[in-house]
Amino acid sequence: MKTLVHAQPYPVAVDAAHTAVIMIDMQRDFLEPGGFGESLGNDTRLLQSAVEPCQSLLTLARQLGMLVIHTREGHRADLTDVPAMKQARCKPGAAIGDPGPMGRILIRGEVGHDIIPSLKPKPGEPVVDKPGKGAFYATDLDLLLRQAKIQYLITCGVTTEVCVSSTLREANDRGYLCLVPGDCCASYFSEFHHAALAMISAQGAIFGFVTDSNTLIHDLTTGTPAAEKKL
Ligand code: TIU
Repeated sequence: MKTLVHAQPYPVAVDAAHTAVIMIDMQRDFLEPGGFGESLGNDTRLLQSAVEPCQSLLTLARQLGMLVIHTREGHRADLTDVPAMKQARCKPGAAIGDPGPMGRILIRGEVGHDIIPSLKPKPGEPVVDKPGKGAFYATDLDLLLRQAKIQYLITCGVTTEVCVSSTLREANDRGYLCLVPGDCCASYFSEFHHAALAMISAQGAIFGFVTDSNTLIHDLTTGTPAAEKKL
């Protein structure tokens, strides 16, 4: 059964039984000092606003039995999957693989690469390790979603204009209907956060629909059945 979720640019019908929540890169490397985000010159405190809304949404998604998938941006310890172009944009002494307070920066298995404790995946929830910004690039995410018969994605995480937007655009081209609770996303740049959200829902939902965690939780919990044509 589809439920009507209030969103921009207009309410959208969502079938919770075919919906996955994707938590994008809520890692220490981006949300805590001493990791990749800070090495790029950013203030990691600016991402904290997304944590509580993500916790609330995760709680509901788990109650409803929705598929929850977590992603992590990171690379192999031997750096063989790091494009020279990506490495060249890092600061000297704080490149991918360099030692930092949370272990080697943006390397799989290091402390900084892990998801923050307050959003730790539950046993059985898939964690997709990705070398790029988009979560479909060089991963098995699409296979996992298709196996689970997922048609709708609720995309959360950081940063709004980088990995969330890249993933959303990849998902949209693959035919998934995307819904973004804006307060479950965050950026190091407030203006980019707002612009990225505006771009998603512009032109009649060119990439997807934008809502907020309270509205989404309310509508999924108590929502009104939606007519098919609302999709
Ligand atoms: N720099 C920045 O805003 N983001 C990233 O490098 N990765 C993600 O967004 N996960």
